[in-house]
Amino acid sequence: VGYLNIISRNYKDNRYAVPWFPRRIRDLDRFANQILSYGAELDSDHPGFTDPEYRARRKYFADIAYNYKYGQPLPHVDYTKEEIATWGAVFRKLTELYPTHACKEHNHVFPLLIENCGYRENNIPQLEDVSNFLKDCTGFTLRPVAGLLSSRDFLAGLAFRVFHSTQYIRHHSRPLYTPEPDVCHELLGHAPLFADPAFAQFSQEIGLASLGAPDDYIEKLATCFWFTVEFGLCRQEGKLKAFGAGLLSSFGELQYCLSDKPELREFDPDTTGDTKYPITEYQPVYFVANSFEDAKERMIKFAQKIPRDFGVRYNPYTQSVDILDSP
Ligand code: HBI
Ligand code: FE
Repeated sequence: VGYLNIISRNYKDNRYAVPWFPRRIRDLDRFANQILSYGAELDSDHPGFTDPEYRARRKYFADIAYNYKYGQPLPHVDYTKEEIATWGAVFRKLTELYPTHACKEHNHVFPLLIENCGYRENNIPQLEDVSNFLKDCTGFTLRPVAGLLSSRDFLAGLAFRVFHSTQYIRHHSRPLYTPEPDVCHELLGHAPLFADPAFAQFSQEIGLASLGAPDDYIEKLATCFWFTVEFGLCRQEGKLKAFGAGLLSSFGELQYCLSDKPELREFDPDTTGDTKYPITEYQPVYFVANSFEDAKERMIKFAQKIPRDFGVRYNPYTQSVDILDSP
């Protein structure tokens, strides 16, 4: 195909070029050394900033993710008593709310994770067990990541049904707070819904749309991701429920999001994708999806508007992206 020779990393120098994107699942190994913030470097206002033991631990987690390569077994971690106690505090509080606050898909999958993946108050599940479970359900897998990736890289993983997951845990001094994703956020918030077929498809559509997309569209897609996968609400049997991982992993915001305080709007990628949002406080606005199927259909329609003179299709047999001649 003609475009292959113009896919380049320094696409800004060439107005005809397309930003580089992974074509095979193995290509995701390239992202490991492109993290924006290394998981071991903490800001001065991070709860663990002055705790040398915690910082050493974060370095350990960052290094194992940094060195991970596709196809290797996911690294097993022996969590300390203190880390397990932190997980336990989060687990206990959140599981109180799930029956009333979480969407039905999350409540359907959660008992299966308890049964199959070691989800319980006194155990932090291993990424490998969760990844194998998801693979059985929808083909989604987890990949350890050392820190934050760019939106472009992070979204590209979703095209391959790969979710980049942190493995460290928040600092024990503030069990119900974290300024960044941690294993509680990934495993309690994100993992359950990747076991749902429609949600998995929806997530993959965002990923496929992002491949080779211009920067302004990456921004819109990342914003759609934020207002769905991270902070999405849905209506089920006439009741508002949470499905976003940022909500399902926050005891405070999970209650707040279903109160009468925030403003609610209908999820639609055209408008949702252009909405500004704060990252350090509860969301003033949430978007409500009718269903994961409906959100997926809207995402597919939106993707057709992205200026890109080729199409992409995921080939699950080879775990690679086929490039199509026309959009
Ligand atoms: N990187 N490791 C990691 N985890 C995330 O959740 C994450 C990310 N990079 C960007 C991102 N999330 C989102 O804010 C969107 O930009 C996609
Ligand atoms: Fe997240």
